[in-house]
Amino acid sequence: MALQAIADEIYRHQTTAEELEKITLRYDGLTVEDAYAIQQLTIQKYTTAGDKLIGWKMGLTSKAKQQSVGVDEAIYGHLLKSMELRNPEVSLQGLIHPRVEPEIAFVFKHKLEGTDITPRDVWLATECVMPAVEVIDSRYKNFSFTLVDVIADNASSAKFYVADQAFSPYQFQLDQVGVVMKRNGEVSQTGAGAAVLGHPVRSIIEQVHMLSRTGKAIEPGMVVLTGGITEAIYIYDGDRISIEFEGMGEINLSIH
Ligand code: 0L1
Ligand code: MG
Repeated sequence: MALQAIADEIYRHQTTAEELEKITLRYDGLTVEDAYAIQQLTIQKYTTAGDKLIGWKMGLTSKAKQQSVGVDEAIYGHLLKSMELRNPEVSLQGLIHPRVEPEIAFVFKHKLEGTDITPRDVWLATECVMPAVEVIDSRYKNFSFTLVDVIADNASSAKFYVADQAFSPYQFQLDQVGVVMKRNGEVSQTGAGAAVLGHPVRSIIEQVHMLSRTGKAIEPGMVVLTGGITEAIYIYDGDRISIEFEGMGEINLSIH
C-alpha cells in the first residue's frame, strides 16, 4: 500500500488547512499499524523541513470521546515545536474547524520506556505537571473520521499551550482536580482529571505502552498532553476562553 503517498496527502492538507476526504473511504484494508506508520511518515516531513519532536499527546482518553468514534482504546500523536503557542492566543489562520480542550501536561526529567511501568515509575520520572490547553483540528470534512483516519492525521493535533506555572507532581490529586471552561464568561464545560482514563497517570502509562510497540519512549525534557478533561468546544473569532484548573490557576485564551 502507498503509505508514503497517503502521508504526503495528509501533510499537504495539514499545512494548507484544506479539508480532506477520509482516507478509509479511498483506501481499503488500512490497519491501525498502517495508520501509525502514516503518522510517522507525515511527522518525518515536518522534521526534515526543520521542525522538532518535543513530546507526545494522548487522545480519545475519555469514555465519551471513545464512544463518539465507536472505539474502546486511546490513541497517541506527536507534538512538534511548531505546535506550541508561546502566548495564550490562538490565530485561526491555518486552522480548519478548531476546538479546544483542557488537559494536564506532564514534563519529564527521565526516560520512560517499556511495557511494564507502574505509576511509581511515572512519578519518579516526572519533573512537573502543568495546566494546558490543546487546540485540535481534524483535517477531515465535518470533523468526522474512523480510528484509522484520525491516527493517520496525528490524532487531530494542531496547537497547544502550557500555562506559566509548573507544579510538583505530588501537590495535587490529579484525578480530583476540577476544571471549568467558559466561553465569553458563560460556563461551557466542566470536568475533573478522572475523565482521563481514571487518572492522568494512567494516560502516561498507556502512552509508554503504545510507544514501546515501535521502540519509542518518552525522552527526558519531553512534554506529554494526557488527554481532554472535558469535551472539546469549537472556537470562533473574538472568543475569550477561560479555563480554571482548581488550585492550579487559570488559562485565558484569546481567539482571533
Ligand atoms: O486530543 C484528542 O483527544 C483528539 C483525539 C482525536 C479525536 C478528536 O479529534 O476529537
Ligand atoms: Mg487532546
